[in-house]
Order: sequence, then structure tokens, then C-alpha cells
Amino acid sequence: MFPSPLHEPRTTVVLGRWLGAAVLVCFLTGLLSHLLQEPPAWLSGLLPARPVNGYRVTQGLHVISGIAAIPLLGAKLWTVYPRLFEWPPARSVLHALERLGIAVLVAAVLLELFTGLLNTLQWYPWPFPFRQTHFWLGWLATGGLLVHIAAKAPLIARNWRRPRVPVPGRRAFLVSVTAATGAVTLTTAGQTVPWLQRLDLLAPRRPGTGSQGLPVNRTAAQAGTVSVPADWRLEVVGPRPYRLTLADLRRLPQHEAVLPISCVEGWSATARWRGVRITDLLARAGAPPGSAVRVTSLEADGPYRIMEMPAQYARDPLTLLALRVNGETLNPDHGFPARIVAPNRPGVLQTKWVVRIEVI
Ligand SMILES: Nc1nc2c(c(=O)[nH]1)N[C@H]1C(S)=C(S)[C@@H](COP(=O)(O)O)O[C@H]1N2
Ligand SMILES: [Mo]
Repeated sequence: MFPSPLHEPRTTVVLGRWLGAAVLVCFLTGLLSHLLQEPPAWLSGLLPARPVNGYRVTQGLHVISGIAAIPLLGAKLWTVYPRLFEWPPARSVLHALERLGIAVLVAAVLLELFTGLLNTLQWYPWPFPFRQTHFWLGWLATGGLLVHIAAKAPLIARNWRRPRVPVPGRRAFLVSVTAATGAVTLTTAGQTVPWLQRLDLLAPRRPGTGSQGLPVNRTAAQAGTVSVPADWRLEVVGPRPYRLTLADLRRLPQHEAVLPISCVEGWSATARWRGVRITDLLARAGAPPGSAVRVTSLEADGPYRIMEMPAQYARDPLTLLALRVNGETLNPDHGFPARIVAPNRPGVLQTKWVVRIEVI
């Protein structure tokens, strides 16, 4: 029924090594992203504000390895799918358990890659929350993978080295899978790797494309902040609270920072920001050194309305309340009148339409 000679363990092992590597990179970078976006209390003081592009690199790797895993998984499942029709389906309790484990593993990995891919398109056609589901499926898939590798260790060991007699067609098959993996990777990686931008055929975003040279995830219209109230004031709450108009803010010392927005959805774009240092605003409010802050957006609701920033970012000279981007006043979509930019943080924490900064 399955005439291809490639439904055999050596081919599966070769693909499994690549897929395993992709899944491992994806898992570790995903874990990091999760921890950066919502750090547990014990960790938040330890997260480094350098290198400024750190999150751009790890999140880029996350999405690149996840996309590469899709053709690899397809090919690997193809090599083994005849075993779905094995008869009898279970030879022993142990065999039944092993097959059940594989079912869970395959389901978790498929769902993980599917939800991740759709997330890069900002498309959420399901009733469950994306982030928590993606996080726990990641553990399930990686745990399932480790158990699978352990259960298959003898088979993997037997097929680790190239056999003396080659299976006909294997080389061509592996070359095709490599080409497919390379193609989907190279045509999407440009959403975060600047020198691959020209190949960006399948990427949902292009870093330089968007108003003011930058993509927009949530527009002012979507957030309901198109018309900023005429009496807008930045409120700084601390031991010596105060309020500033936009004109006041513009009269304070202005600083520049070249920093990326590194979106968890997989695109990153560098921009030149100009505005007031958060550390200067905090000093003026009499905040004790080492203060963390809570930032509130004008946005009526939404998961990114309130953001907390640990001290190491708040005191960083590159962390700005930006008023300008790439030489222009921020437009409404990029956070007019003022937004946060900080080094080495996920895009979701680069709060737009800021109205309040509280010392905590
Ligand atoms: N208040 C608020 N700030 C926000 C968001 C939001 O939805 N609301 N989206 C965040 C996300 S997910 C990203 S990637 C960046 C994008 O910034 P940009 O639209 O200026 O490129 O803004 C962040 N700041
Ligand atoms: Mo984002």
C-alpha cells in the first residue's frame, strides 16, 4: 500500500534531527519571550536592558525556527504516516502508551505551529486566549518530544550514521525538503532580518513599510485614541507629582535613541526616536533611585493599556518618552502625543498614547 522506500527510519531520523533542533530553538526563544513580556517578580529585576537588539534577535529566531519547522514536520510525518494503519493498533500496554504519547506530541506540535503562524498574521480565529494556549502547548510539545526521543533512542542510535547502501531517492527527497524549508524561511525572515528584506515575499510585514517608516500593529482608530483631548497632560505620579503639557515636554532636554520595535508577532523595525528620558522625568518627581514605573495609555481598554517597567529600563539613558520618530512628530498610529521606547523589550511593552507615569 505504501510503495515509497522512504518510509524508513534513516530518513525519519535525518528529518527528526533538523526538526528537533528547530523545535528546541523555538521553545527556548518562546520561553524567553514569555518571561520578558510578563516577568515573574523574582526575574523582573534581573532582565538586562542590553544588548538593545537582544529581543529582536531571539524573537526573530523564534519565528524563523517555527516557520522552518512546518515543512520539516510535514516531511517527517509523511515518512512515518503508514504506521497509522498498523494492525493490530496496539501490541501491548506499553506500545499503546507509546502511540498515545505520539498522538499527543503530534497534536500539540501541529496546533502550536498553526497558532504561531496565524499569530504572525495577527489572525485569531479561535475562542481561546492565544498567549496562554501557545505557552502551555509549548511545554506539552517539548515534554512530549523529550519522551519521544527517549522512547526511540535505540532506533535513533541505529540510524544515526549514514548506511553503506543508500536508499534510492532519499537524497533527492532530503534536498527537496531542504529547499522547501529554505524557501519559506528566506521569504519570511526579512520581516526581522534587515538584509533579507528584499526576499520578503511571504512575510506579513515589511520593516520599513508603514507610516513614518514603521509598521503599525494597533492603529489609533482601533485603540480609540485618534482624537487626543485638548487638555492632554502627562501626569507623573511620585513623591513630587506634577503635570506637563506637550509644549512643556518639548522644552525639556531632548535625547535621541536608535531602537527597534520588536513585535512578538515576528516583525522588527529600527527607528530613530527623540524625546525625554524617563529617568529625567522620574528625577523631577523625586523618585528614589532604582524606582520602577507603571505607565498608562489613553487607550480605553486593551491588554497593553497598562505596562510596568522594572528599574533597570526606567533608569536607562536610552529609555525615552518619545515625542518624535524618524525626524517627525509621532503620528496618531505611532502613539501621539507620547510613547515609550526602551531597549531590549518586546514591542507589546512599548506603550503608545501615554498619559500617566507612576513611580512604584
Ligand atoms: N497603548 C498601546 N500601546 C501599544 C500597543 C497597544 O495595543 N496599545 N501595541 C503594542 C505593540 S503589540 C507593538 S508591536 C508596538 C508597535 O508600535 P508601532 O505601532 O508604533 O510600530 O506598540 C505597542 N504599544
Ligand atoms: Mo506587537
